[in-house]
Amino acid sequence: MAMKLYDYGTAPNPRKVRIFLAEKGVEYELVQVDMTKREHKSPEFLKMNPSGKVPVLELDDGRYLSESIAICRYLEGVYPQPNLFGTDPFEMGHIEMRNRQMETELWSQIGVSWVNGPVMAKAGIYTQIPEAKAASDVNVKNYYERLDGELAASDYIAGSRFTVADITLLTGVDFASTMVGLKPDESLRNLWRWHALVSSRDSVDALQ
Ligand SMILES: N[C@@H](CCC(=O)N[C@@H](CS)C(=O)NCC(=O)O)C(=O)O
Repeated sequence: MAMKLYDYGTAPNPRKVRIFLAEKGVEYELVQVDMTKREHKSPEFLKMNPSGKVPVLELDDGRYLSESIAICRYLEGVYPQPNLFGTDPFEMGHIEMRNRQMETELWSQIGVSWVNGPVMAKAGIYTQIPEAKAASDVNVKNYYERLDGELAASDYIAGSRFTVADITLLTGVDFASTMVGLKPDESLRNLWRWHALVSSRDSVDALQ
């Protein structure tokens, strides 16, 4: 029995894991959870992940893991090559630092713009706070500028090679661009050079 990944087409967190699995060359079964029908809040789904969120990885022995980065850590342990979380203690710390920064400083702000934006307004799940979106839109744009400066000195977001931190950044930027109306400005050349570099990887290219 193959591992199963519970996924939803446009959702960025499961996409992280799909790219990660493709990098590792692992075979698995993809199971679509229809979020528009709230299947991720069904009693069956909540048994797998009480937080009611995708992704969930079902192991071939029937155990479950959720949280995209926790799933990736598990996969790195089972399939160590290619290494995506670092090899020596400093590199491991550095990649963790960059990944956390992408999550807490960029993804968090994209998330505020998303829940207070037009798509979620239509879904009627969250009380809309336009002022919060106005502030987070600016934070995202400013953060893109910061990243553009940092990527002037570095090919990848956590140094000279592709790592999990690039996957976190790419999935965040692509979701923001396509679903949240927060595409980085054309003038951010280094950010776009990095984007083209990581998007051309087989693991990403096959999974747009
Ligand atoms: N920190 C979690 C976040 C998971 C998450 O928020 N997933 C979204 C889809 S990208 C979701 O299922 N949202 C539904 C909800 O929050 O109710 C992770 O990294 O996996």
